[in-house]
Amino acid sequence: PSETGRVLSIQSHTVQGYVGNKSAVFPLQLLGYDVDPINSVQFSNHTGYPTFRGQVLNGQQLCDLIEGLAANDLLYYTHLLTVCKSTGYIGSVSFLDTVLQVVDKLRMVNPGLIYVCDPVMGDEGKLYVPPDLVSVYREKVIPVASMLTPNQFEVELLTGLRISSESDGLKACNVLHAAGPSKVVITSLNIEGKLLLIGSHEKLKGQPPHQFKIIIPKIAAYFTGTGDLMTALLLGWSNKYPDNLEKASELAVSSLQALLHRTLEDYKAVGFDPQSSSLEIRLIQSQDDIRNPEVKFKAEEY
Ligand code: ATP
Ligand code: PLP
Ligand code: PXL
Repeated sequence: PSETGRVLSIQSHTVQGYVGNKSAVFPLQLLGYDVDPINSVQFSNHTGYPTFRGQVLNGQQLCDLIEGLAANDLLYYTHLLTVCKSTGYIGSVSFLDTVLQVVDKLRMVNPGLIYVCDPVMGDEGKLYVPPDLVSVYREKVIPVASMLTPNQFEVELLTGLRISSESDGLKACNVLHAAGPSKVVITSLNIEGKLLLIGSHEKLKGQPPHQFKIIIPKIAAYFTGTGDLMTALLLGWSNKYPDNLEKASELAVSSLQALLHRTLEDYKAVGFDPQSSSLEIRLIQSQDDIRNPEVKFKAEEY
């Protein structure tokens, strides 16, 4: 494995529980990265609870933080990670526009900056951001991203293609490569009742990508924060194995699945019905699975 780096991570913060930066910073630190979090929101808890309170960072405030770093020559990063859940807020388009300015500024300092983007827009056919955001992702963000980690619905929004088979998923990855990112991981696809991840690495621009899948047994429970954790793990491992997205994905999936099983067992142990509500992931308790995952989920090449 090659050495690690410095990550600027722009995501949500919740006081309680593990989503956004709360589920990404600790794992990246465990994998040896220096991580500088910018909190795009600070909420009491995630938005799946009956209520939440807190503050939202706007584009101007993001700009201000970046200017502070720039004024002290502190804008050297190897990676930018953004998972911007500006869930339905007015101003999320201007926030994303500011993120694009941040990409430019970081690339001026380090032209080799890797930008890992989870284009959060919705799930299971439901859009939970303003519709204008879709075209900003499509036209401005995708072209500058190095690695993209959408889910099935997000791939459909970005490419305009319906994904109802594995080959549709592979074709969509090709479309995304042509638009920018050399690495694409569709983190969850429901195909004929089966859950799978599809990875695609275009090693040479314009050449056919290396493509693979990992079949994931579906756990009968609903978790929050897993998408954010998955993207962090994919960044972490794909930087250690830059030419082997397959191995990086096996490691990320294996860590995550071990954590989900631990979460489920812990809830069951206290007599909680895991299907009654969304479960908070047991992140801290799973640190050994993050540092040293046992690879139980193998990729299959196409
Ligand atoms: P995004 O962050 O773009 O919304 P996503 O919708 O794929 O991504 P999740 O649905 O949270 O995010 O899934 C992230 C990862 O966690 C996927 O690899 C998925 O397979 C795994 N995962 C989530 N829930 C379960 C579950 N109930 N059983 C098995 N794996 C799960
Ligand atoms: N539903 C809503 C309204 C959300 O805001 C989110 C995350 O912000 C989710 C679901 C779940 O996100 P994920 O796909 O990362 O689990
Ligand atoms: O990972 C999901 C997420 C991120 N950020 C905030 C959330 C949620 C899920 O509900 O509420 C603020």
